[in-house]
Amino acid sequence: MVKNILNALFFVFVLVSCQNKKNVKNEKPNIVIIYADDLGYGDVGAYGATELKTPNLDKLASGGVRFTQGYATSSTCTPSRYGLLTGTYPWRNRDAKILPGTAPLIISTDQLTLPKVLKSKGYQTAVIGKWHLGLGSGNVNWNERVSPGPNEVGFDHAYIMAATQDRVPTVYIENGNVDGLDPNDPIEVSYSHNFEGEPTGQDNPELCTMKWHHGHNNSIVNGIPRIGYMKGGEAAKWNDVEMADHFLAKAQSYVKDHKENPFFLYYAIQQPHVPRTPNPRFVGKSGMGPRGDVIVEADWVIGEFLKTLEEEGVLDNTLIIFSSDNGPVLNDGYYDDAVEKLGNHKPTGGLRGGKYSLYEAGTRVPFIVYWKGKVQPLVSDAVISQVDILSSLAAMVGSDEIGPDSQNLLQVLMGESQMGRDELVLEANTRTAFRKGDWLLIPPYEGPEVYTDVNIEVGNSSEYQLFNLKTDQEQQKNLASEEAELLKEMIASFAKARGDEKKNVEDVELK
Ligand code: NG6
Ligand code: CA
Repeated sequence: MVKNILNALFFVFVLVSCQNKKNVKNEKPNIVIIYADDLGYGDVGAYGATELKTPNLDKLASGGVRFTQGYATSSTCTPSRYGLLTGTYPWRNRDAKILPGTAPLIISTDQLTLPKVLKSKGYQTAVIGKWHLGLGSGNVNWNERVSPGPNEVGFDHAYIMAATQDRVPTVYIENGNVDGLDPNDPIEVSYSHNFEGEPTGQDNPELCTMKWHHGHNNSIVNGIPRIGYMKGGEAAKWNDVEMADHFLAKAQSYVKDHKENPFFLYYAIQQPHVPRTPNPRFVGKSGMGPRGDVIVEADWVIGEFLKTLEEEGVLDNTLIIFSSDNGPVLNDGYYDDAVEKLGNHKPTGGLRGGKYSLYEAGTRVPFIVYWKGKVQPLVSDAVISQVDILSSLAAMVGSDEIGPDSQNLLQVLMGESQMGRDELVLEANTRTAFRKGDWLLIPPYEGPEVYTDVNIEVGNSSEYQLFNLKTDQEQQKNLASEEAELLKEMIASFAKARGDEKKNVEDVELK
């Protein structure tokens, strides 16, 4: 009798604990953000690329929500990453612009961040890949632990490159320490002067296996001339052609080691930013030269990573968001055939502009949400920005934190609603533009209409520009004079959206 009661109690206990576990599973899925660098709206099969094959991304897109109007907060890297991780528009922070490898951390350690929100709800948090948000507080000694950095703004674990693949220091940093550093060969880094006896791209072209086109003529590492000067740290220097495999292996072991409890992994892959250095396995695979080859490589990496999630039994309990930090650029400073071998491929997907631009191709990027068995396949035309990810994911994990500019669009993110943003401020090199409904306003800006080095129209004009994105996605028809009333309303709404009541308003200069 007693035994029967005990058995029954045990049965109930098992049942309840299984249910609890299941509940926990559904409420707290693992979260992975895979973030590409300079991948254009049209660089993915699911977004219309036909010449370039991206089967793994296409699988995510066809099995999840594919946003046709998903935006990065800026058309360059640092500000976009700032917006993604802080839920704050980058133009509120005057330091949120393309940073040198020696720049101090631009996220304040007491600022709200996405990893902090998730950590407060029990998540383990990690960043693997490109950082580019600054490290330390000025005058970093790379031979000691570098701090503050990702660990001080919410990431339990960080395995990063400091800035970009084309900037020194060309070493990996694990939780603040340069990976593989030989203390007898200390690292020195400067963005103002070279070190005695060190060759440069400018003076020693014979040592370069990749030729620079503009910029990129300082220290030479692995035959590639970079931005900035560096001496020492020989054993710690990364191998460019193995970078994709290296970050992948780190991401895979992170999943294996942390799968027992909910984790958040911000996996910031380096492709297809310059210098484009496909692993030899991918050379020639796209027929488009290195830019196409590293996109094929990136797609493969994502496929391998998904396999790991599946093999480790966590794929159906992992929410995956894929996007890019800004739009595409072909020649971004090296001769690498990106222009010459492009053929019929359209990295912008027909949008105007590109990286550095206030036109759509600068900030409208591939944006995919995938959660096997949970998120239903959908092509969503809702307007959503990466700045909204913080508040939306906070809501998902039961936190009521709201980022300063971040809207809770959880239902939109999950494909349950298409009521996206009505208004959005876009940014390019500290200039801003304003979207409201289907309309896009670019105020007059001085400066060149085209950045000639990269051959991209950046949006500067002496006139107001007003486009209807519904009828004129290519932004060919400026309706500013035709729609004079609307123009006035848009200018007023834009001024309001830039916000008098928001903090750091003294940093904001509205043109
Ligand atoms: C520019 C670099 C470009 C790229 C960019 C940052 C030159 C001439 N150009 O200054 O090559 O590194 O900065 O790109 O140096 S981002 O995607 O990280 O914003
Ligand atoms: Ca970028």
